[in-house]
Amino acid sequence: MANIKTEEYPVIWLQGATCTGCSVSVLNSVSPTIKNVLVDEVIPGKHVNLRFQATVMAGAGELVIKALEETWKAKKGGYVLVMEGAIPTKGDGAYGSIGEDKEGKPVSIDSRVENLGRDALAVIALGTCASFGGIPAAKPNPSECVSVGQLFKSRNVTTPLINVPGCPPHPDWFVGTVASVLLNGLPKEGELDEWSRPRAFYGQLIHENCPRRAYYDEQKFAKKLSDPGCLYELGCKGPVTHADCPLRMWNNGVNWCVACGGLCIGCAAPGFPDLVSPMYAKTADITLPNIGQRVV
Ligand code: FSX
Ligand code: SF4
Ligand code: SF4
Repeated sequence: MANIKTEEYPVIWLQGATCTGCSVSVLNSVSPTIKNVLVDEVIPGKHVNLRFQATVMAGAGELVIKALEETWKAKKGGYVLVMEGAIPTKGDGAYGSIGEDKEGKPVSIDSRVENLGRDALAVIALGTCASFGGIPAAKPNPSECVSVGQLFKSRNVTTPLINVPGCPPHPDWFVGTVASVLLNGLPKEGELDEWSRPRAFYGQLIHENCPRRAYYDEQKFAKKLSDPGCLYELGCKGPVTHADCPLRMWNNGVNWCVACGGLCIGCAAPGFPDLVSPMYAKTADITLPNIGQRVV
């Protein structure tokens, strides 16, 4: 049998202002497992070569920074940059740095993301913090955190960017996005929405597919979280949040926020957490395009 050459896709995964929940979520991927993704060929003939990921790599110090910089130089235009967490821009690295330069000066997260982002084939912003700023950028945002998109805009970086929000994001949203890039290349016209999210995962509102939707339409609202009924009056942000949680569910299809009585806090929405706060209080009545207006 002819030997089929495996194509290597180098990936550099940086972390900024983050709780590392995105890494933990992706590490919990069940089908495929994270071992399949990283060690096997998730797509036949194509192999993800994770060159740098601070949470899981065994090495540390100069050794791993060398691997990072070698990949950057040797694979210019050919590696994928995954960014987890928001990017602090205040104080030239005072709020976060990754490694040091030759003079021993810490290299700020924002300059790493700018430079590695500029030379990447594509950038995946993993999680709400990287996609939209998220919790680290919430008011009063003392470290002046920004999203990858905001940083790129302010520094004229035009590398293709895919946002995979969620705090944390579902592992399928990330693995599915990576698999799609390996299979089909960069997203084609129309595959991303106006927030650069893959429509395959973020094309519908939580509210469109919620199993409690009939209660909403009948205006039967829960008075406390353990009640049956729609959770809108208690603060559910499903009507303004795009994600496929009700269909995909979490923990390998076991449950999800509304089904376990916990309401959607809008963790994948742009503007989370400021715009969806207070989380456990009813938002102003919302007009829902293509769904209908709630008549009180
Ligand atoms: Fe943010 Fe992800 Fe929320 Fe945490 O990194 S999206 S705080 S789950 O870890 O960046
Ligand atoms: Fe479901 Fe929330 Fe919409 Fe009610 S408001 S139907 S609980 S998504
Ligand atoms: Fe986030 Fe809402 Fe999905 Fe829960 S249901 S994971 S809060 S987007």
